[in-house]
Amino acid sequence: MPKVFSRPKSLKDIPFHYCPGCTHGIVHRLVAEVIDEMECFDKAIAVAPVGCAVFAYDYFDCDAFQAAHGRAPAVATGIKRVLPDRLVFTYQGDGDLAAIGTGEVVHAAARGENFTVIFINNAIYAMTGGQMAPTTLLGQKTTTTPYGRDRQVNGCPVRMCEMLAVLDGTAYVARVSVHNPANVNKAKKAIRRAFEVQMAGLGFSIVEVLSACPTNWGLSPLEALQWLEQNMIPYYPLGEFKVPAEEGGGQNV
Ligand SMILES: Cc1ncc(C[n+]2csc(CCOP(=O)(O)OP(=O)(O)O)c2C)c(N)n1
Ligand code: SF4
Repeated sequence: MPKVFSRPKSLKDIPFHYCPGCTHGIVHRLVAEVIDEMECFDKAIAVAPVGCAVFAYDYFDCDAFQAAHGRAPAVATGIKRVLPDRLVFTYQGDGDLAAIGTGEVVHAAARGENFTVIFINNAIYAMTGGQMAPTTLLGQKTTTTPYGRDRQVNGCPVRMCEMLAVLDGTAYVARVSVHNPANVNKAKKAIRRAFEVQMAGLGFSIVEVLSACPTNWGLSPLEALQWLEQNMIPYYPLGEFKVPAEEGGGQNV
């Protein structure tokens, strides 16, 4: 029988600590598959976040660095400047990237630092028990917004891709989702494109991945994927917001 699937070489053969139905595992696999396919196994350097993916360095079978909360883009900047031929990527949640690390990511993008950010948007601070994140939707209940996020009190959710795409330093900006197989495939294409943009030396690239947190959303894994599709995608539209100029502008993925 032909073999149709196997563990990517760039992913260690150990079980994830993630909750059942968590999409962090899917995204890890996609990143590892792309590293394998681009034959960057010996070149990849991951920068792990603070958050549920804090142990990412235990899963990716490549060199890795653990950054303080939000500081992954600053750490990646240093690594990539010293080792410009490496494939450097950060892997960050929305609390990490869009709250405590806002300054780091905005300025790394504005400087056009030549690394890739994999941005996991699950609309919540997951690891610490489900507090409101900058990406929490209006009306969404969290432990710190028990009656739902209120625009007057809590402000509006931040669309990071739209914000970063207008900066001159960004080369590739895309938002994808992993709520069904077709979108998982599109997510992989976007991650590959971001890595290719980096390896071509074109500048800062980011792929935002709409992700599910069944545990803190209080939903079953299946319900969480449906909630993501029905509630997150209308506010966070999928697509490529910026591609390198020579590729002729944005298009939907
Ligand atoms: C400076 C600092 N402040 C707060 C924390 C506590 N902390 C650890 S993980 C986390 C939330 C991470 O949420 P997110 O980045 O959205 O990742 P997720 O857990 O959702 O994957 C926080 C606030 C910390 N470790 N360091
Ligand atoms: S708490 Fe949420 S984001 Fe964290 S591992 Fe569990 S399901 Fe995933």
